[in-house]
Amino acid sequence: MGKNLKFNEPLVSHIFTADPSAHVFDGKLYIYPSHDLDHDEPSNDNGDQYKMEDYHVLSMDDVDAPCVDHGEVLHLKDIPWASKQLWAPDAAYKNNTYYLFFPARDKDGIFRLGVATSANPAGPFQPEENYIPGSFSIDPAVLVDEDDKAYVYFGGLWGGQLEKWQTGTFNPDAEGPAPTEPALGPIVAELTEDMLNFKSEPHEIKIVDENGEPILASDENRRYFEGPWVHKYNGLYYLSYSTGTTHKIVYAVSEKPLGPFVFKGTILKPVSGWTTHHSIVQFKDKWYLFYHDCSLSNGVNHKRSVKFTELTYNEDGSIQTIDPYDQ
Ligand code: FUB
Repeated sequence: MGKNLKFNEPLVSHIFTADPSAHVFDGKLYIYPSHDLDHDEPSNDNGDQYKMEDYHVLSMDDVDAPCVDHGEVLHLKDIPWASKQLWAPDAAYKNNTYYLFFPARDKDGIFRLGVATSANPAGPFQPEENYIPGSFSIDPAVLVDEDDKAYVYFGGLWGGQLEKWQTGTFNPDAEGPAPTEPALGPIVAELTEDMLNFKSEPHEIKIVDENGEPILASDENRRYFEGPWVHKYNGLYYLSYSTGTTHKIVYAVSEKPLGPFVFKGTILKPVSGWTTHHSIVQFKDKWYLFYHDCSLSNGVNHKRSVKFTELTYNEDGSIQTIDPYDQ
């Protein structure tokens, strides 16, 4: 691999990648993506086409340096509790250890969250024997706060099964709230000091409008669907996520890591392909949005490619909307 990167170009083109979680570790940019399989089976709303089996780690010494693929760092066959679908991961650093958080279906077909550890940000990662007790759904995103407390944000509708957990236990027949009801929010749980368990019961995050009213399930331009990411800017917590059916990355802001979060606006307009999934990271003195689209496969939803671009704040802390194809 070895080309100078440009915005809005796939970071790598030898494999399909998606759901990029970007972090700065040891002064370098590390990207933890999903690894989309190159197959031609049919798609459905349950996401069965996203049948990923392993993770690779990517890194860049700088934003204009070549992107390095560190190869396979964890495979499904080595995760004792998992049966299929290694979906969007995230990584975190604490206790002199790198933690890879990831969702997968357990042996009963229920999505759970797992953890794997490494002494190196580029892996390989050693999975825990079991999933995090009490975990469910998909798309874990971990924030290690300035006070060293760590939080995992997660949850996704439809294939991600979030609506099936509204009573606290898994109900395979449960549907989402009625259109006039508040939308389901992402889930948050504080992690234990060793990062391997929930310290507290997971609880749903409230996302409200500028008047403090909950965003409703029918409000598909603003309601939570999947892919949470939380970062801090000027002391405030920014929760960003995908709106799913309307294909946007939007954000909401809070003074506290557990919310409630007030809806603010759109970060990324729709990309090619059904899913959109991102992360936001500061590297040196600039901020970057990592995201994916389907341009490398000419629009095949489950053959995606990770890209990145610069993200800009206005003076009031709001984020400028990015058009992925007008840069
Ligand atoms: O990559 C599989 C799923 O697609 C992710 O978990 C979602 O966020 C969506 O990007």
